[in-house]
Amino acid sequence: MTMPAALFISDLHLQSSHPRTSAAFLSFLEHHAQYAQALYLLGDLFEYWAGDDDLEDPFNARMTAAIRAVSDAGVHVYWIAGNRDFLVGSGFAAAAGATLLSEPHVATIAGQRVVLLHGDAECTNDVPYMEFRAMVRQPAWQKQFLSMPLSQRKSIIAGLRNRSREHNGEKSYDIMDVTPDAIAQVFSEQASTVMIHGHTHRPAVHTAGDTLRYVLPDWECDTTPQRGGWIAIDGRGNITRHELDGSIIE
Ligand SMILES: [Mn+2]
Repeated sequence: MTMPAALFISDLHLQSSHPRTSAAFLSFLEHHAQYAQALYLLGDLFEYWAGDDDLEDPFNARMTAAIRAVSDAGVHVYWIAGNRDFLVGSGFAAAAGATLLSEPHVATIAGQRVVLLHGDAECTNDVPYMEFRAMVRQPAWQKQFLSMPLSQRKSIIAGLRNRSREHNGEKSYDIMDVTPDAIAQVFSEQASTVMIHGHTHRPAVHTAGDTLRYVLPDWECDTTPQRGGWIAIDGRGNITRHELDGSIIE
């Protein structure tokens, strides 16, 4: 196997109450990401992000420093926000040695145009979520939210997470997935035929026409069976999906 040109992960939902998942992430950075040319974090790396001033939290500081070590080793680290950690800003980027990207982002990797996104913006059948997203992605909303004390922001986020858990229990499985129309639109607007995204927690490769859409797994190592893994693109442009132990999914 040649040295990976890029590795992709998403939906680790890192939180101090899930220590095995955090350990799996640190192991991935040390044993895999460190040897890649680029690492793409495609959203929901953190279970939530209350603002860059929460970098003082020891858990957040430890995770961020581990990403920084990979960046310092010469790996280009890129970040696309998820629906849970969209409040990451320049403070985190500086601390992690990461470059924040807006989505959809088209990266040319090993000569191949690959469109990268988290995936929540393409769940267009989820109308209440799309309205919520439109609100919280506004700079004015974020500025006002971030002006609140950190403890207040954390309690608001905790309330939203509880409500979302209750709410999602009532939704059909279909409505929580991306819609084919939204995906087709991204492919056409970005003039690309390869896409990598996360968010849906339904790892797969989908073919439609001449397009290939790779969906990343979420990570959960604190329950059994453990879940996780990543996608790699090698120097020749071959795309592979990997289990947590690094083995290739055929
Ligand atoms: Mn998500």
